[in-house]
Amino acid sequence: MGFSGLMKNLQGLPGQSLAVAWGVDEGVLKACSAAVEQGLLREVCVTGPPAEIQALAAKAEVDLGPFSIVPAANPVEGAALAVSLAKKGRCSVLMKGNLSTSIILRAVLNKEHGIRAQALLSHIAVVELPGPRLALLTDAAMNIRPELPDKVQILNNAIDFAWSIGLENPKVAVLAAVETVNPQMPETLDAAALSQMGRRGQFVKPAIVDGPLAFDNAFSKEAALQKKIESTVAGEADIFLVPEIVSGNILYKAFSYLGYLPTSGLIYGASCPIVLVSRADSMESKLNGIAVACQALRE
Ligand code: COD
Repeated sequence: MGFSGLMKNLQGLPGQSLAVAWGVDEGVLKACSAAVEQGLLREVCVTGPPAEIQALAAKAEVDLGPFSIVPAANPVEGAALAVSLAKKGRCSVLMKGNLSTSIILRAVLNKEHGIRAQALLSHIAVVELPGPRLALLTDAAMNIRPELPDKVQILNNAIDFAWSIGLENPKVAVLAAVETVNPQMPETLDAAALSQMGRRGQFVKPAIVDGPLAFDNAFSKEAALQKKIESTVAGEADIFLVPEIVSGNILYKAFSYLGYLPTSGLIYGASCPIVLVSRADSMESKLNGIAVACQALRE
């Protein structure tokens, strides 16, 4: 099932309420409006400068009827206000608008006013692979250089999220540059440890974890067979765990810009899902993110 199948599954269910942090962005307004039309959302609250948001909505021919605007003077204030709506339970989904990722993440992590729920929050990118089928890539946008204990939590978040969107018993490929353990490549040691933890059932929910795997073997069964790698994950990975943010971010953007694959993303581990896509991403990508967040809330 791809994004459109997921959207179909959500038809007829009660719509969610969404708050956008600094929604001064045509694509975000259009995506929210489309989500309202499709019944995914019942209300949208946008923080930012009202006149600018109204002008953008008029230009994009977005009906602001189901929208409310909470005035904010700058992105930092816009992020804080949107997070406070989530904290008060006034919205069930949060979304990044036209502001930098670190601004919204700092508001979410704020010790006093933030909305952390799990010990570690992480980014999960959702990619529609040929099939179509949805696969997850983590962490391409939040945790910069995770150590092994952080990777365990990043993987727990992704496994938990996978189950919540219907990817049961997910197959996890722990990516590295090679498929053999090399003491000079620390990410291969982490991958071996995570694989063994998977075999011992040490993750939050059942999952089949294998690594290290280079991307070709993780993505293509033929490539794995060619290299004589026996792996039940090869060619069938539901989750790609990357060693750090740089390789993850490059892979995420390559899926989208080189592979032309539909993508989206969110932050997991806060008190509500946070749709977090790049400002340059398409309106469809933003709408896909809303749909994925709604699906995660459904379970
Ligand atoms: N989960 C839970 N708590 C966290 C996390 C996390 N992932 N990261 C930090 N914290 C906690 C720390 O334990 C500490 O208590 C507090 O938050 C502050 O931690 P710092 O000093 O590391 O926080 P910041 O504000 O300097 O950085 C946090 C960010 C998430 C903003 C930072 O890690 C970051 O910039 N990440 C990359 C975001 C980005 O630019 N992505 C762009 C790709 S699209």
